[in-house]
Amino acid sequence: MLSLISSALCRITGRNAGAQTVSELLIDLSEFVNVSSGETQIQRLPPEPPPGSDRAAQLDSEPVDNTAAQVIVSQQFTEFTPEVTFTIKRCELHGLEEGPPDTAVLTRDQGLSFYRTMQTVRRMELKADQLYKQKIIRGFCHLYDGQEACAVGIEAAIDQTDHLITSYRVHGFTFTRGVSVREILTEITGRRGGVSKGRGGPMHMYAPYFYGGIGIVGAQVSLGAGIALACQYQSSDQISVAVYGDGAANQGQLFEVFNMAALWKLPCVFRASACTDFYKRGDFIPGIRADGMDVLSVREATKFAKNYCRSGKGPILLELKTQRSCGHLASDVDTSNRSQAEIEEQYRSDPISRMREQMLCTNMASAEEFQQIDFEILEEVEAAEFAVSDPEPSLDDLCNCVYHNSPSLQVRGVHPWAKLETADKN
Ligand SMILES: Cc1ncc(C[n+]2csc(CCOP(=O)(O)OP(=O)(O)O)c2C)c(N)n1
Repeated sequence: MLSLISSALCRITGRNAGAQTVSELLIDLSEFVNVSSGETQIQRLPPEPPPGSDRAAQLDSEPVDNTAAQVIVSQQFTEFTPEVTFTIKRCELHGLEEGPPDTAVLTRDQGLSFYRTMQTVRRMELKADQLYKQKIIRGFCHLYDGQEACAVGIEAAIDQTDHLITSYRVHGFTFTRGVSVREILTEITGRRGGVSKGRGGPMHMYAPYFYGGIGIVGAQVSLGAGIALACQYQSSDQISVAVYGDGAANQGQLFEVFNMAALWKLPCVFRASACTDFYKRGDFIPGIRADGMDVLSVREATKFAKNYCRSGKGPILLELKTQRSCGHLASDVDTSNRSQAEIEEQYRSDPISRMREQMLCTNMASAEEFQQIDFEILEEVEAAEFAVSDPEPSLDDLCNCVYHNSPSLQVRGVHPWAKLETADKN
């Protein structure tokens, strides 16, 4: 029944929301029906435990309070398994004798944190999709849902002071780099409270050590190599991670950049996504292919790549095999360029459900905890309604801050309201 409703929702909205539990389905439905207030009351049912787990029997015997506004975490911390070693898919290697391990240690805190971050990105993207369809977000809207394991796994392996640059599909990494859901959604709607004060939109969201989403396909790879050159020039221990898709992988500039990065042994991880043998494309640059739908696999592969770069061996290519649950643009109907079988495969390999199942099956967390996290995230995302009510930047302010730390700079001749001189000359 759950998959029937979820599949109907997918058909109606053109999106694979990916609900695998009752609580997730309610959250998906909440994108279209107000479940938090007003006349419509949807009962918060307990989530379904994994079949055969000890919690399944326990939940069956527990009385269910459907009227509770808050889910109470009934299990004590000491009852949970604090740490588990999981087997992960062995990576394919190119030009390397040894690669990342095929096991990964996950602590309870890490697992809950990975789940929360991935689920927040998912809910933020579904909200952005809704705002786009309501014509509140205008122009392009490139969503990231389905690929959350890549952003979260990479961040878990590198330091927040390592550099990262990606393409226009940037919402997920902007969040993992420390920008709030509210600031992201408010920037995408072009309002003053956005991370760039509404002046830039989705392709101009920045944070420390984060160079935003580059609109020119493939250019982020050249810029990423430039950042790696700066790291090497300044003798810093930082690395640069340049993220790109399979479309960008065919851009000529990538091959020029690979060549220079290899000659100069730049500390750069080139990260490609999706199908075929992209990890071999560097030719003389070693490569790894890992499961981009498993946060642990991504973390271990990125750790390996980071250590490789830090040891002075030069660049490395990291292919993460992944797929989104949405089309190229929010306006694309998801089912138009993928077969039903591909959509179902995407649904089965969903990284968020996977993390939750792994933790539930090993008693690392309770179903109630995940439900509580889900509702906290829903509230956080709903609070971003601010993105709709916040005013747009004024025309006077729109051209300012073209450069970092630059106060008022008039861009000469670009806008009718711009003066033909900079503020410095005033
Ligand atoms: C140089 C350049 N050519 C074409 C485009 C138009 N364009 C925008 S997105 C896109 C597809 C890029 O695909 P990929 O690099 O795989 O990224 P992802 O699918 O992950 O978004 C293209 C061709 C562009 N922005 N820049």
